[in-house]
Amino acid sequence: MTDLTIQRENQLNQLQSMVSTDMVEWALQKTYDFAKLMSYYRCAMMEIETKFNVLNEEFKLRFDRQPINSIKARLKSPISIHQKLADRGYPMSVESIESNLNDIAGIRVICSFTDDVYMMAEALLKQDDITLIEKKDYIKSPKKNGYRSLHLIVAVPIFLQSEKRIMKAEIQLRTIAMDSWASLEHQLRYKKDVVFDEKMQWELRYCADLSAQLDERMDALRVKVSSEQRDEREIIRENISALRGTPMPGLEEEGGTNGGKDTADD
Ligand code: 0O2
Repeated sequence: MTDLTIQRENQLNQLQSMVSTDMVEWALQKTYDFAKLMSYYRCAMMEIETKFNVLNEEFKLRFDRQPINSIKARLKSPISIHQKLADRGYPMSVESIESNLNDIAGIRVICSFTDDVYMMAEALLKQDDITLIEKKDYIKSPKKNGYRSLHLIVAVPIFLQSEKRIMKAEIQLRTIAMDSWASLEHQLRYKKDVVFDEKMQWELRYCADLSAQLDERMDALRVKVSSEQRDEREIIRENISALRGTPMPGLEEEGGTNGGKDTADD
């Protein structure tokens, strides 16, 4: 045995003589309860992430466009959980985490356009197993520093081997421009003990306003592009109708271009 191993064994023996078996069991039980709760939140995140992926896939198929650019999911760290409970004066327990904190499971959905943010939120909230607990629209009413995002606190069921549990999760939906501003601002300032003077605050707000303008211009472009696409589709539809009315050479005897069969317009 090395000196280090002997030293560790001595420390362990000392610790065991100081702590009762009951206390060790209690600590092990609490650790297990915490790990179990965290795994439930992980399941809730997977459920919600899958729901958004399904919506994105459906949209891709129907409209040849993906409204969701990317999805990020994160579980709040034990240190942040401890800090938040302490800051708000809540007890430190597994029960307290579940009843007092809504953002242990966090899903961030980055959309291409502002309309997509609202469309995705609506599509999720329409699902009959999702319950809206709270909604904060920082896009319509940005925070003083310029932060913009749509926040939803929802309850979602998770199905375990022998029980169904309802878990809470926080969903943040935002555009690429909103996300890039928030990530940079978070790095620069959020929760850090840096004092931002007025000029710096003004600068941050100015950048947020620029990013809002960028979104507005891109949204306007999208509307234009999709109306032009609609026009194009109309032209194609008209051409098809015209072709159907004019028998194609060589097919006259078979009863026109479609061989006499009924077909849908599209
Ligand atoms: P973290 O480390 O990102 O998880 P609540 O959580 O609802 O009880 P709060 O703070 O009023 O309390 O909720 P709000 O305003 O909905 O904000 C929740 C989350 O939004 C924050 O989580 C941030 O992730 C994000 N957020 C809010 N304001 C800002 C901001 O000004 N800048 C940036 N970059 N992000 C923001 P946490 O737990 O505070 O932090």
